Amino acid sequence: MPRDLITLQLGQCGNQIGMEFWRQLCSEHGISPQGVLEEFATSGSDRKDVFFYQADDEHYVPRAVLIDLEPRVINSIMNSPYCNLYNRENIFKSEHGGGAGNNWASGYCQGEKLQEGVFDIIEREAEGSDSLEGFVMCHSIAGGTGSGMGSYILERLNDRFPKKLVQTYSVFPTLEETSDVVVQPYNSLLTLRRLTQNADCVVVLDNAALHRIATDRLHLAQPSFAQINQLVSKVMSASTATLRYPSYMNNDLVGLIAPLTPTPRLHFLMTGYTPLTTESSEQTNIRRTTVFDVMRRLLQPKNMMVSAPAERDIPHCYVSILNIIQGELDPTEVHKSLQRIRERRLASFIPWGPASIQVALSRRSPYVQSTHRVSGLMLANHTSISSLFKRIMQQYDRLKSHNAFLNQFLKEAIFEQDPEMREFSDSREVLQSLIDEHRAATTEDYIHWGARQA
Ligand SMILES: Nc1nc2c(ncn2[C@@H]2O[C@H](COP(=O)(O)OP(=O)(O)OP(=O)(O)O)[C@@H](O)[C@H]2O)c(=O)[nH]1
Ligand SMILES: [Mg+2]
Repeated sequence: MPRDLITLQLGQCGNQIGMEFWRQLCSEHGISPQGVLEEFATSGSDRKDVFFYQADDEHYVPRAVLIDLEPRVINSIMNSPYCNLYNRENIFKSEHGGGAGNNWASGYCQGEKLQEGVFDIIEREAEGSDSLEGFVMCHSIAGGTGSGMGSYILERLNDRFPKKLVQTYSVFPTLEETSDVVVQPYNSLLTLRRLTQNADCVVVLDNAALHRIATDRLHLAQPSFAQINQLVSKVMSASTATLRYPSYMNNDLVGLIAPLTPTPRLHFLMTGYTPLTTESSEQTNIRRTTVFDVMRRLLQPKNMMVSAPAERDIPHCYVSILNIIQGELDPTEVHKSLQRIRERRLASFIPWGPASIQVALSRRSPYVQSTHRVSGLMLANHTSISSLFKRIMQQYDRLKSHNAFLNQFLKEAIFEQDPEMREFSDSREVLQSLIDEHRAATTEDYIHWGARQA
């Protein structure tokens, strides 16, 4: 059964969340920052080989490719205690080192120019894996490298590895904060097209919601990226727990993704995690947790790591839910909790499919102390994710109606052959149809909607 996954980290955001992810995996599997298995972890029955392989001297090496068009973030990883963890041959920094300047088109065109070097690494890594199941990409959709070069790589992954799964952890920008990057609506729209057409599953991480959770729930006055990324790495580690601590279900990526994405385009997932703590708040937040508490809290919008406000005219609902519950618990607690959730109608589902919450019970690492008896991650396919897409589209329309800040895009090769900027209008069309599909999914008629579109 194929199960190995190769992680591709792109740009500042991708490499920073990737770094946090590997730190978390190392501590959960008892692997030292140098990749050496700790004394206390030698008899573990966990599956390290999904994300790591062993070098000739037996030390563990992440199946990770670190890519950036500017060297700063990767250099800081290589100056950290984890510098010897990564395979240095898997680090790709562009020679000129200037980044993509928050310009999707620049990232995309540099991706094209540099593809040989990048795919040499990816293909070597793929050949070195016994049973590759797919790729996991970490990036932000708002800058230049993660969004533009990420888009290019997503397209080529589909050509070169047509049978492999592609999952992404995609960081969406805080759209309220206009000061961040003015052209981020352009970058986001153009990337969303690739996330729709070239990825099998996108885990949406919304910086606005992560910020809200860090301030409201964790009481951090000015959360740093490092603190936000701890939340992200929790989500990433919990969402891969069933792969790394296998039991009888959901123990490969397709087994995880397939039930969550009943139709190909409805593949954008929200996440929620509870109870939340950061390293600094670990002591102050202790309470007794039950499975029902965890499952009930996971259904509360305030715990979702995506800000998708209700829209009055659309009866948004769940397409599917998978709760990954970790901790010491009795499986009958799960049954009782599901029953109470059903009785209280805490979750409303699509009218055209089964209305059920799936639950996966997963072991957790014996090497990482947890102050909570039970914790849970929800992976949810909810139609209201489209309100996030709508906001991006509105901002895009506002910017594009003035043709604002387009010069730097038009300088790039991709637009030289495209003076009418079809790239923008085509991407907008893809996004509009994605929004329409999410709306259609709230109706009984969705089954026929697909046929009509075709
Ligand atoms: N959650 C989180 N978001 C980040 C982090 N670093 C950057 N971002 C967000 O990512 C977006 C900018 O993308 P970057 O990843 O910095 O850009 P890049 O891919 O390196 O592209 P260029 O620097 O333009 O070449 C902004 O919305 C930032 O708020 C991070 O460590 N964590
Ligand atoms: Mg950068």
